[in-house]
Amino acid sequence: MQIDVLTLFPEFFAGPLDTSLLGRARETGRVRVDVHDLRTWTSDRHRTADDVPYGGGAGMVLKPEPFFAAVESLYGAVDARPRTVVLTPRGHLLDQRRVVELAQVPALLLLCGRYEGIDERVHVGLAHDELSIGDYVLAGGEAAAYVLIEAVARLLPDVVGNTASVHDESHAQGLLEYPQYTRPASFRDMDVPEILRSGDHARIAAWRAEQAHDRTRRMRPDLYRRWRDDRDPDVGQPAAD
Ligand code: JAH
Repeated sequence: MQIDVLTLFPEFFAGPLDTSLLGRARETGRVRVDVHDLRTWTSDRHRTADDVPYGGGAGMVLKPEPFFAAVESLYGAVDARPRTVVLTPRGHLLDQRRVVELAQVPALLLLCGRYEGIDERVHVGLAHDELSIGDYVLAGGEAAAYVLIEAVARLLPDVVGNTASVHDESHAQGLLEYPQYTRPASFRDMDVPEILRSGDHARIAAWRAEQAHDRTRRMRPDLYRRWRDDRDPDVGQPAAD
């Protein structure tokens, strides 16, 4: 997969992209990530990328021209751009279903805003998706873009970590994961549940399913309802009238 990132802070990505899972995925050629400095596509001598908002208000807004010039220079034409995602607190919430979908495209372009955001013409003219990683405000889209890159890269074929566990984990099945233990069997008065040491794989599977259900219902009632409705669409609240 090819991933291009447009940002005013390319240095943000240097550490995380060279580390661990993504470092190896890039070295082995499973994913290529190219981070581009938006200022490359400014044209005045101060390399200005932002301006005051029309209508007034605090802060600055990123200008549209550098985004469009970058897309045209990287891909030849706006219509030739790959699947383009703006990271923004006003976007759809990113979830594993969306990550799985994005992991199937050959190329992604991620647009990172700063300050008060990006000129609306960029959203309208370039974005296929607007995504948020959670209901909080960051200083810019870079941290959210990194989160998306990591979540997508670990699903790609032959990326280390994309083993059976990927299909088995929290959110993959719509429920939170059951509790995990490793040795020692007893630690500071906390014991590994006897059932996990019993060797009875059917009872272990049943215990894990029960733990996953109970935990999801307690911690994430929103996820629990969705999981239940997805398996049993007929059982539910009667229609309002
Ligand atoms: C903040 C541009 N959902 C996470 C998220 C994503 C982007 C931003 N904030 C939060 C953001 C300022 C400027 C983007």
